[in-house]
Amino acid sequence: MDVRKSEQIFDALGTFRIELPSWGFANTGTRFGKFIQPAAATTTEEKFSDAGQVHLLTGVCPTVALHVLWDCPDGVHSTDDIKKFAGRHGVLPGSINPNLFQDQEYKYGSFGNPDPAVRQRALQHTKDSIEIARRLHSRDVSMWFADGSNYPGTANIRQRKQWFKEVLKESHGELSPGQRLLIEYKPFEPAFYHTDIADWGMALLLARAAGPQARVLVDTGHHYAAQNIEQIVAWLLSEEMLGGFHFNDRRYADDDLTMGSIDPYQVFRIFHEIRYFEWETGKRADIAYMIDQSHNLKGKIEAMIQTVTVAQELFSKAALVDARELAAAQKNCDLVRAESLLQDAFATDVRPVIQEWRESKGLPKNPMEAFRQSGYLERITKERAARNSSNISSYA
Ligand SMILES: [Mn+2]
Repeated sequence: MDVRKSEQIFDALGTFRIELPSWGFANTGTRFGKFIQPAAATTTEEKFSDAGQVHLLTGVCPTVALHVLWDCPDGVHSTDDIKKFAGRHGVLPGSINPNLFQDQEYKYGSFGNPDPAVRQRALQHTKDSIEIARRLHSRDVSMWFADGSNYPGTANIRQRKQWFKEVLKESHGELSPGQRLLIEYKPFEPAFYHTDIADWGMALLLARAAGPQARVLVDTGHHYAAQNIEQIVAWLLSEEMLGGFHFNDRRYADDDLTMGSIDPYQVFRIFHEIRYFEWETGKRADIAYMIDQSHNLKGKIEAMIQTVTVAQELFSKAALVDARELAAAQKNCDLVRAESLLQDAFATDVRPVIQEWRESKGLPKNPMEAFRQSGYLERITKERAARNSSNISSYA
């Protein structure tokens, strides 16, 4: 590879960071059951410890996303513990994810619940989550809602939209100046007839209604199978409303598989749209890259290292697209030339340069191998096996 391309990859990798999800290290599973892993994290501190290992070996995951219900058992009073865990394990708290779907009260929704007392409860939890974020110096509060309905006629869709606007606006009012409210969408599941925030357009309208610090969060698994995600990304970029990503891959629905495992070209095209926007406008897209995956079968830490490695590869490939030449080819309607610029970049083997970059940063050339040789997995398996064996694996 020529020097110029290597430099492009070095520059790109220097800016690339991706956030790990705390829940990706715990025992999670499918609707039908969980396969319990003896090494899975059983406490918030163990999640920080595992995330710290991934960051130690890759150098690009300085933050871990927290889920308030699962990681902050004492709500705002958990923040002192979390600061300790962060200090001990070398990863900082990242985005804060309120939980507005697990409590029994949310059976008929949270922000869209017909009962004003439940909407109030959901608002209070969101305010508490924003306070947790403030105490932890976290910028982003990520809102995902399970709200929706299963049968036609059972929910007042327009009324619920109005409630969402109102409660999001009130939530936004709690933000400190530097904080952001990220609004995630999903077409279906757990609701199977209508979902209150079903697509990017709904999320965009609600983010605009919420206030100037709200943005849209794109979870790559939250689209219908044929949808053109990079087009959505391009539109949100041009509206300056793209706040972040939850990366994962899927073959059918929201499968939460490893990023790039099914369709790496899709991820490449997303990164390309971001870089092309930045080149054309001279602006830096202020986007939080986050992983939202759960691995039921793969080892959790290995799956996370694999994800980060793939993310770096696809980001590096996108950095090789010659934006100037692409703009010219598009202007001249030179279709084959334009398409080839993407295909050639995607086909480039960037792995040797990424290894050089890692060595230049004092990181292991091959993080997966380094992890397997570290003895960490053997140690935590011993420490945690007994606790994990008592974990409930059944669906019903
Ligand atoms: Mn998500």
